[in-house]
Amino acid sequence: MSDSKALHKIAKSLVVPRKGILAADQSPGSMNKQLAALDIPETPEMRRKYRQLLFTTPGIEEYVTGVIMHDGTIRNYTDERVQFSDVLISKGIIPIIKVDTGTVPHNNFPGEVVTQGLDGLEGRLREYYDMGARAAKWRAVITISDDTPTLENLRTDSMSLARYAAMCQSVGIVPMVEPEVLYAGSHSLERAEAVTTETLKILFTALKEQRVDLSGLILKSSMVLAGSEYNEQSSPREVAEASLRTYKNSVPEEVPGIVFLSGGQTPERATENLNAIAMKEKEVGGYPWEFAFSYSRGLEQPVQQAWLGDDKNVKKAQEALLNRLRLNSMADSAEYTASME
Ligand code: 5MM
Repeated sequence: MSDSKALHKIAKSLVVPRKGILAADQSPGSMNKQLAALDIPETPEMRRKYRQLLFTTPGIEEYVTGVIMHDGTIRNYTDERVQFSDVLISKGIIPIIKVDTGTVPHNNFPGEVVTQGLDGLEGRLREYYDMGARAAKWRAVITISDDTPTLENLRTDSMSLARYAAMCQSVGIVPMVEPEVLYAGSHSLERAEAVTTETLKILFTALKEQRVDLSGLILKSSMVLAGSEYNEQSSPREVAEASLRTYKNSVPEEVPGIVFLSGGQTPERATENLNAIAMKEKEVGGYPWEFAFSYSRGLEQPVQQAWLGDDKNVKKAQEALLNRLRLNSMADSAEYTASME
């Protein structure tokens, strides 16, 4: 049994005001797709150079508490052969490892997927601990349609999330549990709220059943918003109100922090919605949880567009990252306005 105080401390240090988490954990396949979209060669070397650019950005530690990496990335090196996890640790940033191995179709449940990766996980976690990782992420994917999600799908994914979370804590690693309710779809805001509330309730029931210490984990959640193909997009205030109502109805107060994924929103919209959540928080005088951003596309899209795979654009790309981080840091304190873009 690991030291629960140490887990609580790590969890709290991931969600401090004005800072967030950089989700740089694209699998090689997803990273390649992002590179190909910009005509950047889809090679291991370009993926390495891209991660190097991100992690060596001067000053990211002012805005970032942790960086999520894929297995291949945490083992990778800078030009000077310094392991990426050591680069981050030297800046006071916590290396976070993505430990699920992706999704497969949920047999007998058309249109739904389940996340894999439990086999041999405890051994892998010990290895990542030795590499400096102090948190680990697992992502379940929930699809909203007329027929989904099914209760069975939510239960199956929650059971895996709970088992993974228990294993993480037993080796001194903070689990970052991510049930991603997809933005893709034509559902209303009300439906997104109902599905996200049910998802989180089932998840926390499973976590409690597996005796996971809720004070030693972080929830990574979708914001609650109408689907990308719904006829009316939700306003920032609507997103903030629906999201906060959802968490009040489903997330236990012991959980130290809730961090958001950007989920395919534009970087600007993800920042604007974070700001609206912080505004609402100020209005009501606070919630039990710290909130923070944990974006991938919401932070990295402008970086990739500035870099284009060219060494001479590295500085420009790092400035684009810092700019996005700064704006989200302001949003975390409700100090962001669109005119800052
Ligand atoms: C970087 O994307 C992560 C998963 O990647 P793969 O699908 O390649 O395994 C993902 O879990 C990410 O960390 C979160 O969804 C947040 O990303 P966005 O882009 O939604 O902010």
